[in-house]
Amino acid sequence: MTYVVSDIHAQYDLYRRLLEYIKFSDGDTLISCGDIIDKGKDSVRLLKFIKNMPNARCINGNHEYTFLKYYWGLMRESPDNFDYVLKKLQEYFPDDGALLDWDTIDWVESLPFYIEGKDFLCVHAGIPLDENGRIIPPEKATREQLVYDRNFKDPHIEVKDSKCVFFGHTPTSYLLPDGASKIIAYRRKEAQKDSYKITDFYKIHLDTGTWIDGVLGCFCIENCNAYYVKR
Ligand SMILES: [Mn+2]
Repeated sequence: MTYVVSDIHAQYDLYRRLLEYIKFSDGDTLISCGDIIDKGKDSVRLLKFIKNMPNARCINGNHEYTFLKYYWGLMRESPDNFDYVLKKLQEYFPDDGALLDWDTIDWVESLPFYIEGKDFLCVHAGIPLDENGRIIPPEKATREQLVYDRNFKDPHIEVKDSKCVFFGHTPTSYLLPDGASKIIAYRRKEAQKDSYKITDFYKIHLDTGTWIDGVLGCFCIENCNAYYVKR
């Protein structure tokens, strides 16, 4: 199975519980749509764990991008002083920064800003649509559009493309009238009523506000089920 998750925000224990809950195994794949770090206490621990999972794939969110911009700034200021740069980067994570090493920094720097499959596209915040409501080719989008997009989450934004777009960035509880922390799957009008395949949906909003409400959810592409664990 292929699962998609977003905005784990350093909630290492919850993430491990989610893997257990879905019985995540070697044959499965888990895609993370960014914002693995910050807000919680286990940023580096979580980065290193995901980095070492052979069947995990990740993209950068705005929090990783901000970290990378800080790193690049330090390298410009002190290009020869690697010990100093590493020390400053370790201080960036007040709780578990001591665990940070160059392998992990290089790994974050190597992450893409989108992942595209046959029927889906994973981004952090959103992707611009053209005048016909079709997603622009992701390689033409800027990193800023992909990690900071403000409009894509709005319920009236409908993707007319055949691909389903996975995204996070804004807690869904801000949008839902009952303030619930749950994944929002937007169904195509033309989809058959009892059909559950990924092309029946045009976008899936994944950010369950884990760091606020302690709920972490993921969505399975093959059966279109959402799975949740709670702190
Ligand atoms: Mn974000």
